[in-house]
Amino acid sequence: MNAADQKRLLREMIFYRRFEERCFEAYMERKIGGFLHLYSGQEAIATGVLEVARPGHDYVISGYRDHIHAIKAGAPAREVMAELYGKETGSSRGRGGSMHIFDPTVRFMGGYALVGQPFPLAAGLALASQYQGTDQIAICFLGDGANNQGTFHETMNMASLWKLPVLFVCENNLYAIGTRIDRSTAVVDQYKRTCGYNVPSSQHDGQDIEVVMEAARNAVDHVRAGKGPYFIEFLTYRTRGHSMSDSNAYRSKEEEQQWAARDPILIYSKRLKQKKILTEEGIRDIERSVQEEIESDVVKFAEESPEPRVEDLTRYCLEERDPRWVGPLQQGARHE
Ligand SMILES: Cc1ncc(C[n+]2csc(CCOP(=O)(O)OP(=O)(O)O)c2C)c(N)n1
Ligand SMILES: [Mg+2]
Repeated sequence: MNAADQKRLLREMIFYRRFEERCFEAYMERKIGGFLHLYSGQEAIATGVLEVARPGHDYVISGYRDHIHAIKAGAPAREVMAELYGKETGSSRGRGGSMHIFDPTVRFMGGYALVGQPFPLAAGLALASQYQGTDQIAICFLGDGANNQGTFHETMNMASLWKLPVLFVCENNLYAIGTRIDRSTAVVDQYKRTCGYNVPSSQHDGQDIEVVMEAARNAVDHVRAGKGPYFIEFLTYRTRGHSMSDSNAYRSKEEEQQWAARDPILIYSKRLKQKKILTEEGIRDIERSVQEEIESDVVKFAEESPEPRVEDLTRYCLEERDPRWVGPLQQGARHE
C-alpha cells in the first residue's frame, strides 16, 4: 500500500468515528430518536474488510450496528445521517432509521434489527450470485451474540453444502448487550464453531487495520474463487455502551482502559507517524477536515432536508418502489 492509501484509510476511520460521535450528540439533542447502536472502536473491521472486497459490486449486509458498513459499502454518509434524522432524503426515506439503512444502489442490502437475521439473507444473496454465474460475493457482518441463534447453524450448513460464495465476518466485541461472552456462550472462540459445518475459519486481531486487511484478503480470495463460504472472526471492543440506553456499568474500568490502548485509530496513527508518513500536525489537519466535512455536508444536509409528509407515510411500502432503487435492482448497481 502506498502512503496516499494509508493516509486515506486513517482518514476514513477518523471520519467514521466522528460520524458516530456526531450521532451521539444529535441523539442527546433529540434530533435522532429510536434505537441507536454506535460502531466506535470497531472501525478497523468494516474499513479493512471492505477495502479488500469490491464494495458496490459485492453484496454487503449487516445487523443493527450498521451505519459504517453502509457508508464504506458506498452509501453517501449524508443520506445515512438523514435516515437517522428520519428525513425524506435518507437512505430509506426516513422510514427505517438507524437499524434499517438500505441502499441497493451500492448493493448494501440492509441493516437488520433481529439478531441473526442477516445470516440466511446473505446466503440467499450468495445463492443468487452463484445461480446467475457472477463473481459477486456476499459479505455478512454480525456480532458474536448472533452465533447463538438458530439461523447461524442453519445457514452454515446450507452455505457449506451448496458452496455458496459468502464471507461471514464475526465482530467479536466480547459482549451481547450486557452479557460477557463467557457467560452466554459455551465455546468462546467463535471461529471454532464452524468446524461442525466444514466451513473454514480463522481468528484475528480486529484493532489493527493492516492485520484485518491481510486476513480479509485471503478470505475474500477463497470465497471469490468458488471454494465456498469462509468465516472470519475479529476480536474487538466497542468503546461505548451497547445502545444509547445502556449505562455500560457491567464492564470494568481496567478492561476499558486496556482496550482504549488498542484503539484502532490510535494504533494506525502511531504506525503512520513511526513510518514518517504523517506528523502529529498532519493528523490534526485530518481531524479538522473531517470535522468540517461532517458539519458542512453530512449534518447540514440532514438538518435541512424535509420531513416525510404525513400523507406519504405508506408510500414505497407495497406497490410503489422507491424510484431511486428501480434501476439498480433491475440493471445492477450504480457503480457498474
Ligand atoms: C432475535 C432477537 N433476539 C434478541 C434481540 C435483542 N438483542 C438486541 S442486540 C442483542 C445482542 C447481540 O449481540 P452481538 O451479536 O454480539 O452484537 P453487538 O451488539 O455486540 O454488536 C440482543 C440479544 C434481538 N434484537 N433480536
Ligand atoms: Mg457482541
